[in-house]
Amino acid sequence: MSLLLDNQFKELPPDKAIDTKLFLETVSHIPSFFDCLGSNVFSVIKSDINGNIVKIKAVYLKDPAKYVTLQDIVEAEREAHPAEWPKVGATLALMWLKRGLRFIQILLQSLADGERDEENPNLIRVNVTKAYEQALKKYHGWLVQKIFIVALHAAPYKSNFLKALSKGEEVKEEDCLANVRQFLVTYTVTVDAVYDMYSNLNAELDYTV
Ligand code: CIS
Repeated sequence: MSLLLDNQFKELPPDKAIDTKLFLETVSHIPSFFDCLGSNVFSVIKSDINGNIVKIKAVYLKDPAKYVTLQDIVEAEREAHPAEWPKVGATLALMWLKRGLRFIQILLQSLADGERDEENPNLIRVNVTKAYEQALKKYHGWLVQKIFIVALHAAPYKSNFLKALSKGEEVKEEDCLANVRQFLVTYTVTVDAVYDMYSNLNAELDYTV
């Protein structure tokens, strides 16, 4: 049983348009995963990601026929709020959500590639740190970087993390990582497509929080 394989992204069409409903259904499984990580430190991250998802969903539900793809939402907000955009509404929520999704992608890819601290092979700190440095650090000021350090020290052991991804079942590390690799195929394509959309629409911001 694999949590990841139960919640895979679908293949994208040739134009890489992302179906809003399917995207929201898939990412909605992320917040509850933080409850399996065994520390309250993760509640701040859970609530941030959940807030992003709720915000995008609220816009989508106003007019599902109009907002079939994520790009439909971002373009509609550009037209409706030219002065504030892209720091507004679902455009801002998706900008941050995609960074969290990129973090997860790099973390899982690093584990799947077998990157590890040879002295402490059951820790995932090298993998978490790599993901943080590549996906999030440049958007964080010193205070949030300190929250990261606290979260890093609360990170679960690799064996517990992989067990949580296997819905609490004891699964051999290699079998679990095979599922991670399979999950990453459509996941990576989807996250890349969100990043490409932000780049093509000139919707990316690089302010720090
Ligand atoms: C396993 C160890 C993990 C350690 C993780 C360490 C991560 C880094 C910790 C940083 C703390 C972040 C605290 C929050 C910071 C926010 O201030 C910041 C900015 O927020 C944005 C809001 O989102 O601010 C905007 C205003 O400027 C807006 O207010 C915006 O909200 S809006 O627009 O909606 O109103 N936010 C961030 O920096 C984003 C932080 C994201 C962190 C992601 C970390 C992910 C860790 C994941 C670990 C587990 C991996 C699990 C893998 C798979 C899960 C399986 C799930 C099931 C299947 C899913 C299918 C997809």
